[in-house]
Amino acid sequence: YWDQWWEGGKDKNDWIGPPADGSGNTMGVPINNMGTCDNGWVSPANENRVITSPNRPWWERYQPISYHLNTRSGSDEEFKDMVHRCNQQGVRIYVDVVINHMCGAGGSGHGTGGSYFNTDSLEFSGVPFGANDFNDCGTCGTSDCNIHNYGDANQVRNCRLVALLDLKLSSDYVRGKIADYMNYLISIGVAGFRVDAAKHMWPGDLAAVFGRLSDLNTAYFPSGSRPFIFMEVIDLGGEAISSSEYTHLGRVTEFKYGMQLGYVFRKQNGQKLAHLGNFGEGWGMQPDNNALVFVDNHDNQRGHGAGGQSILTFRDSRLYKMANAFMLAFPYGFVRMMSSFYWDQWWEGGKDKNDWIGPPADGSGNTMGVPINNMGTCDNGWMCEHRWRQNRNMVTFRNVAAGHGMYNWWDNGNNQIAFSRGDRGFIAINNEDWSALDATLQTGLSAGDYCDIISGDLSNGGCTGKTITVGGDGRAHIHIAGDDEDPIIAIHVGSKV
Ligand code: LM2
Ligand code: CA
Repeated sequence: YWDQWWEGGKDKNDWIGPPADGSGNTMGVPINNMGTCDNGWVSPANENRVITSPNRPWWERYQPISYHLNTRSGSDEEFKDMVHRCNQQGVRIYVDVVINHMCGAGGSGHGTGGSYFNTDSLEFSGVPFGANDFNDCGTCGTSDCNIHNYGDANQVRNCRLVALLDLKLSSDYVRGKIADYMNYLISIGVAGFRVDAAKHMWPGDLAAVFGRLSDLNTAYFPSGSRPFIFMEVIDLGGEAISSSEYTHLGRVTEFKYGMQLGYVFRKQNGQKLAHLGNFGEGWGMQPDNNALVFVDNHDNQRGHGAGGQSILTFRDSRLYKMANAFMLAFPYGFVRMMSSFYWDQWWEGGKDKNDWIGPPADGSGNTMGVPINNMGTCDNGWMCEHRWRQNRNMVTFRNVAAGHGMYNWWDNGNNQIAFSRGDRGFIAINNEDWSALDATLQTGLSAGDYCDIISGDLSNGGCTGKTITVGGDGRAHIHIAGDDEDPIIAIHVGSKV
């Protein structure tokens, strides 16, 4: 930013350089806590199998070897240090806990932390787990111990998911080891958990494990605080197990959300933005208070998991920003935003053969750091969607609008919509191919000039993007061209110029 100084139709300050210290050296770019996400969901933190074929895929993190915190992302000390530093900045950490299974069947070796394992004798010396700690083929009921029929709840929960050795969560010893691991994470300051493959565990077993969890660490949280838990249950309907079996235990992922939003913004399946007025429960999704929603996740952004081809990702950046803006503005569910790394796709026969590629890594396979450039976004292959101005500013919108319902819905019957969040925020989206959105709309906001947080930022009292003027009657003239780079306008009480 620089202050302009207009004289005779020319800005006499057009020479001003970047923020500098007294010696003229360019200063660093501090990220304030309004500008970034509140919280981070991190990859599984525990020791995993080292997979070399393919070479160090991202999914090796879903093959636990022990509960020691030692992975390609770093050591126990480094993890603890990260959690501490994040907590100091008000950034909470939620750990992805993989507790349904250990690694895949076949072979033996040492994990990322050096612990020995043998998948034939079912020995995991770093825990330790042995043969008694796994579901046997008898309990499961299929000849190869693997899940084949999603119409059979017993199979889904007692057999092996893609050949991953299935833990016997009915065992008190197994529950104890898992609870110890989660309690260790709580003791170092994590705020909660994403529970991997929850559909593959009995709700009663999960209840027993969660019942053993400690309150959060009082160095960072008020005493008596409980861990925030969200469980991964893929329920698109038509299977034996439904998400509602888990909602008494915590939030549950809503996979219909990103799939349907993909259809709407891509205009497939006869969908259009005008249909979004009752998005969520009105579309057969879980109740607002139970749903954990997202446009994409680490699985379905690369064709794993659920949602298929409709899922929007950073590769469709214009539609992706629109879908995220809608999600963050619309009062349904607990929202999560993806933050990714880039990989080159290799399409063959309708499938990306590179869907296994792991994060940017050094020669030893260790995950590399995430450099922040002076735009505030990331380099070296890290996408950092959460730092894109449009996404980041919409997180602030959501926080500002929290607790206020949706009002003043407007649509053109097709792909232009607008609505307000009480008297706190207003958004308009134009997903028509050619036609402009040009209308005078009720914003619900008090009179004044507001900075559109999509095209710019409110900075030093000025707006670096479009300014929207709301009149005394709450109405504003909104113009969004059909070919706008980001055909969205969003304003809120915190963006008043
Ligand atoms: C999940 N949720 O329930 C994760 O979100 C998902 O990323 C995990 O699968 C899955 N559950 C198990 O934790 C990923 C990945 C799989 C991969 C597994 C285990 O989507 O492709 O399976 O992690 O690393 C891989 C191979 C598979 C093989 C299996 C066992 O792709 O072909 O099965 O390992 O060796 C024979
Ligand atoms: Ca299981």
